[in-house]
Amino acid sequence: MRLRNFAKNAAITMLSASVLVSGLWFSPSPAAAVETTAANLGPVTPKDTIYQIITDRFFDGDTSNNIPAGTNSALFDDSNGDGRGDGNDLNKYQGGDWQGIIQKIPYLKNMGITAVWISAPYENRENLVNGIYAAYHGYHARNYFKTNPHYGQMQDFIALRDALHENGIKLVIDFVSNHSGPRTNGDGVLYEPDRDGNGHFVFDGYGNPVDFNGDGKTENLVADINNDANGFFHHEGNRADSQTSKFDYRHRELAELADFSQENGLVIDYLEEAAKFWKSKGIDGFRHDATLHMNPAFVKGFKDAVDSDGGNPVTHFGEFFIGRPDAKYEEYRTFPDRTGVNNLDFEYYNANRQAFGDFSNTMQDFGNMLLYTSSDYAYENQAITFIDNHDVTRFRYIQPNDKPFHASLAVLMTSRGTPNIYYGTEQYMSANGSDAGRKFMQTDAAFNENTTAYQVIQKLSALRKSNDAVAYGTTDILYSTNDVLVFKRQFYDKQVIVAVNRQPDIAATVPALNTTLPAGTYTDELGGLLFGENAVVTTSSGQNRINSFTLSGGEVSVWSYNPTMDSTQPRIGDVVSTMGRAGNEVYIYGTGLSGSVSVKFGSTPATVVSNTDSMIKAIVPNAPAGVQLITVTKGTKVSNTFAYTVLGGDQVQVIFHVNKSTSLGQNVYVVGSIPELGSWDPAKASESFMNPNYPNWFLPVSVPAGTTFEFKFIVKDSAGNVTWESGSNRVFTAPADGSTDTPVYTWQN
Ligand SMILES: [Ca+2]
Ligand SMILES: [Ca+2]
Ligand SMILES: [Ca+2]
Ligand SMILES: [Ca+2]
Repeated sequence: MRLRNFAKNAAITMLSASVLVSGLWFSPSPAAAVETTAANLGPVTPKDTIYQIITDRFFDGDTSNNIPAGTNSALFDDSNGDGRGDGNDLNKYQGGDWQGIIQKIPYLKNMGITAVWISAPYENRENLVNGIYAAYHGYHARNYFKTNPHYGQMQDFIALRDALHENGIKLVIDFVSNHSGPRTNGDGVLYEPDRDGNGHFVFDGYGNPVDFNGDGKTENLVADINNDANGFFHHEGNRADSQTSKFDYRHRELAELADFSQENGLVIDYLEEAAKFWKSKGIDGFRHDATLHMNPAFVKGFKDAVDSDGGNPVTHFGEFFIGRPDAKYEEYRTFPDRTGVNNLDFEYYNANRQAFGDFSNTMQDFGNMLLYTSSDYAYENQAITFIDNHDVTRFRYIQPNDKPFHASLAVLMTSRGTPNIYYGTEQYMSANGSDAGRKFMQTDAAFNENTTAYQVIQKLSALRKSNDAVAYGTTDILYSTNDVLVFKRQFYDKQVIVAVNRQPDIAATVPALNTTLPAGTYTDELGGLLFGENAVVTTSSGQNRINSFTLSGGEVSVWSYNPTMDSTQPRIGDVVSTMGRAGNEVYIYGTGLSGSVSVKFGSTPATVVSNTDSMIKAIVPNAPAGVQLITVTKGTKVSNTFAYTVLGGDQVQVIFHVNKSTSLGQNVYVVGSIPELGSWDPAKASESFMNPNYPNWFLPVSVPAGTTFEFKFIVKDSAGNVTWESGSNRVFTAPADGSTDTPVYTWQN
C-alpha cells in the first residue's frame, strides 16, 4: 500500500534526506547586518492574553511591499490606485504587514496584550486561484525558508520580534504542517533556498535567500504533488462531508490542499527543520493549523523535535476543530495529553456562542461546560479560549448588543484557559461568515483605546497577571440560572469571584452566597465599567457570606482577593511544556518557588537552573518514561503535584500493519512493553487503527528511536471488551530516524 511505498522511498533517498537534515543552518556570514537568531521571551502561559492578528488585515506600515517586486499586482486590492488596500475585495491582499504591527505595539501593550499570534510568516503561492483568491492568509505554503514578501523581508520579521520582545509581548506564529498549497492550479509545490557546497542554505546578511548557484533564481523545487517522486503527499483526494472516518479526515485533503504524508521520513525531516528554522528566529510559540487533520504520531514527534532543538520549550497549541456535540470529542479532549500540543478550546467557543450569543443554551449550561472541561482536560488552564476567530462568524455579529457582548468578553478574560482575542473584537468589528470577518482593520475600524471592550480587556488582563487565581485556579460555580452565573476561581487562598447577568434589560436577584472570602468589602475590579458594584462579606454564625444582591441588566462584577502567599510553601500553578525528554528545559510556575528548592519528577531529582518566587527553570531528568508527577520541595514543605509526560528519547514513527477480520463495533489496537504502547495495559493501548483497505488495519505510533519492544494486537468492542491475539509476543525495533513500516502481520488466532 501507499504508506509502505512511501517508507521505501524514504529509505532509497536516505542520502538526500541526511543532506537535508544537516543542511539547514545559515552560512556563516561575517557581513551579517542583523542578528537573525535570538533567544525567545518565554512560552505563553495562562498569565498571558493573546491577540490574534491576520497580518495582512491589521495595519499597513510599509506601502513599498504592497506589490512586492516580481509579484502580480492583481493580488493587491487597490481599485482606486492610491497604493493602499481598499478593504473591499477581501480575497486579495490589503497591505497589512509586520511594520504595521510594530507601529501598533503601543495600542496592543496598553490593552494588556502580552502575546500576539500572527499569520504564517513564510512564502505562500503567488497567484490568484480562479482569478479570485490570493493566499493573503498564509495557509498555502510554498517556501518555508523565505518570508512572505507581502508581510516583509526577514529583517522586518526580526524587527517585529525585537520590538515585541522589548515591550514584553511574546510572538506566536501560525504554522501549517498538514498541507502546502492547493492541489490544483500548479500549486501543491514546495521550494527551498540554494545550498552551498556543504549543503547549507545560503542567505544574505539579513536572512533572505540568495542566488548562490548563479542560475538566476533563489529557490529550488523540493516537491510537487503532480509529480511526487518522493511521496511527499497523500494522494487520497478531497474529503467529502460524508467521509467521516479517522482515515478520511487525516489522509484526505482539506479543501483540496495538498496533504502532506506525515508518515514519510523525508516529510517529517523537512517540516521539523522548517519549524526549527523559525524557532531559531526567537519566536515564542507555534499555533498549529488543522491538527484535527494531522497524524498525532507525527505531531508528537514534531513538537518534541522543535522543543528539543536547543532544549527550550516554546508554546504549542493547535486547531482541533470540533462542533458540539461531536463524535470526535474524546480524540480532541486527549490530543494535548497524547501530543504535548494544547488545543484551541472549541468547547469553550461553542458554549460561549450558545450562552452569550444566540441564548440557545443557558448560563447554567455554560457553567457546566466550565466544570466538565476542567475535569476532562488534563491542562485546562493551557487550553486557548476564544469567542471567535478567522474561521467563524465574528461574535459581534451574533451578539450585537453591547451588554451580553461585554459580559462574554469579561468571562473569557476570567475563565480557566488562556484567552485569545481576535483582532478588532475590541473595536466591535462585525461580519457574518469567516471570510467576511477577516476585514482590514485599518479601513474598517479606528484604533480607539477608549472603547469599553478595549478597557474590559485592559483591566482583566491586568487582573490575570496579578491574581494567580485567574491564571492557575480551579473553577467553582456558586450560583447559576438561565441568565445568571456566579463563578469562583481559586488558587489556594487567592480567589476571584465573577457575577454576570447576560440579560441586557432584565435585572436578576442573586440569593445570599456562602463564601470562603474573608470578611470585608471587595471593590469591582472593572470599576463599574459593566455596572458592577462592591461586594460586602460578613460573618454570621461562623459562616462568611455575601448578602443577596441584584445584578442589573448586563452587569458584570469581578471581586478579587489577592493575599500575599506564604513564601515558605512552594505551590505549582502551571508547567510548560507538559511533555518532553531528559535534558530539555522545563518551566514551573507558581508561588513560593524562590530560595533553596529541589524539584523531582516522580522520585527522580531534576537540576534547577534558576528560580524566582514565581518560576523555576529546571532540566527534565532521566526519569522513567511515562507520566511523572512533578513536585517542588522547600525545606520540609512539598508542593502540590503536576503531571508531566517524560519521553523515552527522540521520537520516530512505527507504522503498524495487521490483517484482522472483525465484526461491527470492533476496532484493532496495539499494546506492548513500552509506555508508548501502554506497558501491556489494554486501557492504555494505542488509539484505534484505521482500515481504509479492510481487513488491513494500520496505525502510525510515536516511539523512541532505536527501541526494541514487544507487542501484541488486541481487539476491543464498543463495550470495551478486550480480545488478545494468541501466540508469543511480537518483537520490533524502531528505526533510528524518521519512520518505518512493520511487516503486514496476520492476527494470531
Ligand atoms: Ca486603495
Ligand atoms: Ca504593506
Ligand atoms: Ca539559484
Ligand atoms: Ca492530513
